[in-house]
Amino acid sequence: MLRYVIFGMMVGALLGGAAPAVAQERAKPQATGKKLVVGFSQVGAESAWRTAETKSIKGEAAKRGVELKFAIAQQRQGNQIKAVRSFIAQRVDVIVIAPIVETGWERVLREVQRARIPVILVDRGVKVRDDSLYVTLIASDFVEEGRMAAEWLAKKMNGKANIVELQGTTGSAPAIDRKKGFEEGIKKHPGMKIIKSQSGDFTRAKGKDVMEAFIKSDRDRIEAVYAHNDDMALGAIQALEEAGIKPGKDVIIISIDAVRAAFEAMVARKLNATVECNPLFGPILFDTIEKLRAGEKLPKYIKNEDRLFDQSVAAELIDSREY
Ligand code: GYE
Repeated sequence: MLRYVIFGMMVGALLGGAAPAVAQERAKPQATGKKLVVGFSQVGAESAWRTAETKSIKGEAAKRGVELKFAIAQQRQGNQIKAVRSFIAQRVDVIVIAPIVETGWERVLREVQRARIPVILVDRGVKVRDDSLYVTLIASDFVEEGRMAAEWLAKKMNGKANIVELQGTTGSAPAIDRKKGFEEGIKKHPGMKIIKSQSGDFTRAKGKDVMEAFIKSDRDRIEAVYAHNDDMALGAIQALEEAGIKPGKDVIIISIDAVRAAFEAMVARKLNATVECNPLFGPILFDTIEKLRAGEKLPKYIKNEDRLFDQSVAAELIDSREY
């Protein structure tokens, strides 16, 4: 994440800050009296986090009288690119994308820029050489989430554990950065080792499949699970139980998202901890669109703040969780 911000700052510094501002200015939607039309290309419905994000954005659009054109990509970038092109053809005012993977966006974003439609990225970032291709990214810092998970786990395991890692969707910003942050976090503890690591594509079913394979090959060595999201951790919990291993006790489990089902699993003492990643983008997204329409200059990155929850607070907080 930080590297894009730094890249943007470097480009900005070289050009005296002019380039992104001009591109943004040109792309500003007209603040006329007519109903605002926003196209939103969503990743899919792979996790509870994702459905909470969809609900938040749809709900906020309805509340503000915005017409939302919603396209769901079933975790395939090709579908997202098609959706974006159809938003251009429909001449929407703003295009919002939650990009499945980081790369492969230059061409279609260039088409959007040529059509003078501003792009706002939500939840996942992209890797582009020219950061004037989007106005801003609203997202969590996934590297920091991975680091938080590593630090909690190192403390819990007294600096020594054989860990299996369930990665998110290959090539996605959260999978890349959560891995990176976690590896950084365990580096200070030579006894903390990732013995197996594989993608479970952020779904419960694939998380379970991958965990079953890990149990088959390394049953007696596995001491901890680090899952890039709660759904995969919940799948892993099922796999462990079916193999007669006690999740949360025989094997310590930490994941990311902090969805309601994760709180339930913590209350049941099967999941040990989860790092929050807030999916409630609706209010901040439409506030940002309003600022853009008002001609305000926006930062390139708007950060969502996250916290960590473990079993010690789960029962007390579960009823106050919004997703
Ligand atoms: O953690 C996971 C989802 O992009 C931050 O995608 C998001 C991730 C989230 O499927 O559950």
